[in-house]
This record gives sequence, C-alpha cells and structure tokens, in this order.
Amino acid sequence: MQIKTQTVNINLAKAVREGFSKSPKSISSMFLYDAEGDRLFQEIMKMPEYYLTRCEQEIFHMQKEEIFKEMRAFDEPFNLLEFGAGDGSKTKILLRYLLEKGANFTYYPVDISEHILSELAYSLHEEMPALKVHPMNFEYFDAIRQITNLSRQRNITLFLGSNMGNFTIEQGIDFYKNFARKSKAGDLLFVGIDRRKSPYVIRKAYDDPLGITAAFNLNLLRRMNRELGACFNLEAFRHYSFYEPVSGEVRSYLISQKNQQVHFEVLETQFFFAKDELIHTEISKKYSPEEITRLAEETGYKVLRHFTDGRQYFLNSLWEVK
Ligand code: AVJ
Repeated sequence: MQIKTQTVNINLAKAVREGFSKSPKSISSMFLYDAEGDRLFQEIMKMPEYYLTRCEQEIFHMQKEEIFKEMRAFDEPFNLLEFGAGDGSKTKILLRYLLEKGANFTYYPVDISEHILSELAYSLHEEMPALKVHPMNFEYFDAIRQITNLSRQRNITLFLGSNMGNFTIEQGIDFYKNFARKSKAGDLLFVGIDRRKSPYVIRKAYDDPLGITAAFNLNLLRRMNRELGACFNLEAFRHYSFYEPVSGEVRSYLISQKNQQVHFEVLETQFFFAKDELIHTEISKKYSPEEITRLAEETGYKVLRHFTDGRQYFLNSLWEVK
C-alpha cells in the first residue's frame, strides 16, 4: 500500500498573530491536534463523562445494516470520504461491515493531522489488508478537489464524531453550502451530531474531574512553546468551559491567572495577558433534530433519515445533495 501524505502548511504563526491581536483573544480549535493533542483526545474518548463516542458507536453497531441500505452502498462502486478521520475507532465498525458484505469502494480518510493519519493508515493495513485506502493529508475542500480529479464515482462523505460542532452556525452554513456546490447530485453526506440534552450531562463531558479536558486545552500553549518558541508557563493559565443551553454551545477558554507578558521567539514579538483575560479556544455546538433538518435544507440537501441511540444523546443524519 502506498501512503501518500503531504504536509499541510496550516499557519499557526499567522493564526496567533491575528487571534491574539483581537479582543477577546482567540485561536482556532484546529490547532488542538498535534501528536500530544491527538493522544489527549483519545483519552477524552475513553472518559465515562464523554458519552459522544460510545453513543455513535452504539448507532453503528445496532443500525449498520439500515444505514448502508439507505445509502445504497451495495448498488455500485463508490468513494467513501471521511473528514476529520482521526484514529478511525468509530469508522472501523462501518469499514469492516462493508468489506464483509462485499461492497466495492475506496476509503479516503482526510485529516489535517499527518500524525494521526499515518497511524490510521498503518492500523487499517494491519487489520483490514483487503481495504483500499487512500489517505489525504489536506484541508477538507482541497481533498474534495483532489478526489474529484481522481474519480467520478459517487461520493459518500462521513463527517462523524460531532466534528461539525466546532463550527458556529454561520460557519456550518458556509461549509455545507460550499460542500454541496463541489458535489454531484446524488452524492451523500453522513454527519454525526451531538444532540441537545440535559445541560448537566453536557457540562460534565467538557470539564471532567481528572482534568483530561483541561490538559487537552492547555496543550495549545505547549504547542506554541514548541513550534513558535513561546514561553508560556502552563501553571499560569487555567481551563474554563461552560455549556449555554439556549445557544446550545459549549465554549472553552484558557484564562490567564495573572498579569503576564509572553515572548514568542519565532514571531519576534510578545503578547500581554491581563489577570483573568480569556483566550477563546473552542466551540462544541449541540443541535436538536429540527435544527439539523433546517440546516440541511437551507444549504442544499434533502434529509434521507436520522439514526439515533437508545438514550437519544447523539444523532447520525444522512443527507443527499439536491
Ligand atoms: C473532536 C471536536 C468532536 O468538541 O466534542 C472534546 C473535541 N473538546 N472535549 C468535541 C473536544 C473537548 C470534540 N470534537
């Protein structure tokens, strides 16, 4: 198997210059995923409080037959794209089933983390040697362009694990409109979305007692120390997150615990953080089924079906490009 990866130049330096000159300071959650961030997110998925992964796995285990029937996955060859594939722990359930049932497809995992993508390609090769895999180390829309050049088969795209929760509603609308524009009529999109539910349950998932989520968030500072020669003292910042049930958004921040000046060697500049000043790092938005349907219809899709778990915590929604 040939592993084709290309280093993406996601410019952390540029993001810091822009994000830290605004008020409140902010940095895209995309930068959470270096090798250490990937590892910490894998720890998060194992936490009892972080129900999302297990709920989606339950849906796949219990309803894979129905899901692929609705996708017409056995009718003709197709491309199976996955945005933000990560370590593939959920997707493997689906891949194994498709292989067993003799579906004719190539799997294109797309991820901005070169590290996690090469681990995924390696483990797939070990566990499912018959699977055709073509890893794509690109940002989402660059990957679609490449795949469209390679193959005119129908695309079924997976966007799982509540990854879309990181979009604000406006970013989500832009993303899906743009995606529909770059798709062919009949292409499918299968999205995994965390549902609105008891605010207590959601709050706990993003602020666990062992501090794994805090370590995941603080790792951003460690990454800037390493990649930009910054001199953040990780003890001088604290993780803060809360769920706001009206908007359905979990918002995560790093809060400066004192007045401090942080020098960035690579940027040849410094930033001042006042005591209690925020760095906004992430949004994790939750949706009701009605909001999901509205979003799909507004952006160029027809909802074929919703699949949910026993507790109705999570939802996988299948959309067809109109
Ligand atoms: C990987 C974006 C789905 O928002 O739930 C977990 C990341 N952040 N705990 C999420 C995350 C804090 C996660 N996603």
